[in-house]
Amino acid sequence: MPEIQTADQLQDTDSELYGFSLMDYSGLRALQCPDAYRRPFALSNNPECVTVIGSYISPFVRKVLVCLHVKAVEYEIDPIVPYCGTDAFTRLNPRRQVPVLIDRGNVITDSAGICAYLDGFVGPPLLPADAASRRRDIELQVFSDQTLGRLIVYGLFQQLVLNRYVWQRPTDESRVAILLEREIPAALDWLEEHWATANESRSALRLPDIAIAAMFRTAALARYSIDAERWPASAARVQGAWAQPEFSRLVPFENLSMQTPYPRHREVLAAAGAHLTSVTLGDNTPRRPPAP
Ligand SMILES: N[C@@H](CCC(=O)N[C@@H](CS)C(=O)NCC(=O)O)C(=O)O
Repeated sequence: MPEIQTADQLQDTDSELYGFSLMDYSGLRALQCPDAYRRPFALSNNPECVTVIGSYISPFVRKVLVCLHVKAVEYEIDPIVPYCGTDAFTRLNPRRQVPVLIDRGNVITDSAGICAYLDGFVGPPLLPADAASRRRDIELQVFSDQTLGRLIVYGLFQQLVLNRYVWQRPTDESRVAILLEREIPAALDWLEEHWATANESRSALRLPDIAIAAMFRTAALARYSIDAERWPASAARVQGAWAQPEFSRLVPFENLSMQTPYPRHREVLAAAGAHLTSVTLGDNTPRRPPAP
């Protein structure tokens, strides 16, 4: 079992750095007031195992899974889409979003909060130690979670995949055109300058690389790829991250999740070797669609 720092230790080292950010650090609040979040809860028969709730298709879930691979932490997964979460899922995370992480009865929501928690585990660091690099990497993660999340998850993927296949809603072609012609290129211009061409050598996967490459993998599942002539450094950096085993071992599960009708996800994923929880917090009934 990995060693983790206590909530107090994490709070001491991180509260100053996280205090300034615009981001929703509800997960970090879980560390600061652990009793409020400490509920007896288990989806797994193995109390030593960390549990992740959320589909392989989600970039936020992928970010957490890659971080678990980096830290070499064993986990079981309940690969639900959040829209099909049961009432028990709502009780666990009233925002009804994935990912959710459960570690020995402690429930943590929000991928940034979960990754901050996981960085307390032994293994390669996800964030650098020195304050300036750490702050920059946190800001890059914010950019990925918020800006890219809005454009790719709640933009492209929602229009091209979820609206068509989950909600049976028409694709808003004018919205897709604006995303492809203006908004995603503007985000890539920013990434090319602030992330991809940053002058430093990086041998290991760090949190911004994981978050950004995870996001563009979901874009790829909606058939979007970065134009390598226009944004060569970003395209190379995303490809480089995807080539790492921490990412590539997820590809069979992602492809199966895209190709298989949702009610059969658990069956085909288990057959492909995914370590699934023994119980699920999902059923097959989509409840509340995202805003159009
Ligand atoms: N800030 C959250 C965003 C998570 C998120 O938006 N997850 C999506 C799946 S990719 C979701 O659960 N959407 C359902 C909803 O918002 O109703 C995080 O980083 O975990």
